[in-house]
Amino acid sequence: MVQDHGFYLDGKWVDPKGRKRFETSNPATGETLATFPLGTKDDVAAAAKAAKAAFDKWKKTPPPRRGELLLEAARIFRKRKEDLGRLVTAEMGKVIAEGLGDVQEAIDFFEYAAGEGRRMVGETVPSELPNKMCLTIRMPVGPVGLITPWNFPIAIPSWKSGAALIAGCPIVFKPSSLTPLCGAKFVEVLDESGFPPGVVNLLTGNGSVVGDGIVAHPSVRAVSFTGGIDTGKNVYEAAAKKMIKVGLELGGKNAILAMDDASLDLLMDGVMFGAFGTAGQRCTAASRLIVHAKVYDQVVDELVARAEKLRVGDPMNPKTDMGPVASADQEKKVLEYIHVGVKEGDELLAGGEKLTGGSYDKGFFIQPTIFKVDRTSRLATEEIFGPVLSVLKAKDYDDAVSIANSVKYGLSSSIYTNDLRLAFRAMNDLEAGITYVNAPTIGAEVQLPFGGIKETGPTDTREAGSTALEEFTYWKTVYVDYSGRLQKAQIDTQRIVGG
Ligand code: TXE
Repeated sequence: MVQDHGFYLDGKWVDPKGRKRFETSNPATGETLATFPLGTKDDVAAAAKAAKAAFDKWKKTPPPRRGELLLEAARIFRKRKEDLGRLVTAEMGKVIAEGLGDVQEAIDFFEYAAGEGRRMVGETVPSELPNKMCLTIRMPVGPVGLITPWNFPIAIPSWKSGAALIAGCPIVFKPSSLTPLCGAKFVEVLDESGFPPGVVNLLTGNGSVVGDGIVAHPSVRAVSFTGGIDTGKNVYEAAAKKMIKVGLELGGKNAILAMDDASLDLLMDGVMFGAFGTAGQRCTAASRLIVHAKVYDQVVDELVARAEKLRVGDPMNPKTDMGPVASADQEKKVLEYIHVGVKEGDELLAGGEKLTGGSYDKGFFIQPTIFKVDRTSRLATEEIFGPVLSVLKAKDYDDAVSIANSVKYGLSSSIYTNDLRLAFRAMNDLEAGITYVNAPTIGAEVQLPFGGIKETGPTDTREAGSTALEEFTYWKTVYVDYSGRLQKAQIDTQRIVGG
């Protein structure tokens, strides 16, 4: 049954009158799942007002108390894991094991962030003057905007909101218009966890109205954005105009380096999962495989054999390896890239077609696709965000690294080798925020920083891990002088030996 949803504002679900509505649907079956209102600038103002009003009290709530609410949310996510996981699969199209993984990431991160409420460490640093203490403390920036994509519709909102909420920042959250139902069910959990009114707010609608409006609103003091590079540039520019903090995660063109001593089976398992997991729609997806010339032919043969065995179909079926891509637009974009590859003379090794017939006709299914590409071709350099793997030949390790580093992105990277020296060199040489050794480019864990360099992450912020709070806090340096007299740093320079 189609559900009609509203916004979540100031602690209540509201159904705004007179707004146009949009639908969200299942990319495997075409079934409409729910409708949502298209937010307006007035709705953004209402959400920002609620968040601003809630800020003072939330900021003064001791972080361990905030953490208790996050733990409660983690408990509810755990209880609803099965239902939410199925919803992720229904609305976004990833296979059910990955849908459940999306929810597990929220459980993991809320538990991790709750602990941050009792840590949130600063520094205590010696003073150059006697009877004086120097320390740093984290301060929340204020209400924040969270703008998320569709590919991890529970996990990415959890990273952003978990960090913002424990830091003391009320949130205005806008999910992608492809996955608003996941966004609403995510907020239902926060609502039931007992966050005070105004601390959590949800708006749905167009990026150009609601997303843009959130970034531009004067009460919003930081924005955390994950999405495409063009949108990210707009967000970066708008945030700069307001001089506010912004965290950006804008995708990748991630490479796996396969050295001539790599364990072939391990490599193949990793490449299949890295390239075709989530139908290639992960910002960390392995979209390039750079192979040492000595094993290139063997690797290519094995790849094709493996890709042809992948089962594409109903993502709810646990036996399916790859579901549909997330939308008609995604399908169009991926098929266009396949066309570009063929037109530019890249050699198609496997797949390359939309799947049709029977239940395939209801959804957006594309074959796992592999091309041999030239290092300057578009398929070798542009983010495709679909089940398309580009294979490149490298003369040796140095050549492989130089190909890997030649793109504008810098999110994830990987090397398969049994040579310890090469593994350690790669950790230093690969220009990326993440490097895996003998594992594919995907598989981030929440207790470690996540993010990229170059055009993936120009603000150099890192979500998750010990760095998660950076996006939402600023450092306050505190000097406490208990000498009882005026002491002057850099001026009172007499040496004091002893007490
Ligand atoms: O992303 P958008 P889309 C890439 C991937 C994909 C492409 C487009 O290549 O094919 O981006 O996907 C909101 N101001 N990635 O269209 O448009 C929008 O409503 C503020 C990589 O989904 O960037 C949504 O909530 N916000 C990526 C969010 O931004 C705006 C994951 C992302 O939408 C806005 C997803 C505006 N002017 C896609 N316009 C990754 N890094 O993993 C839109 N939005």
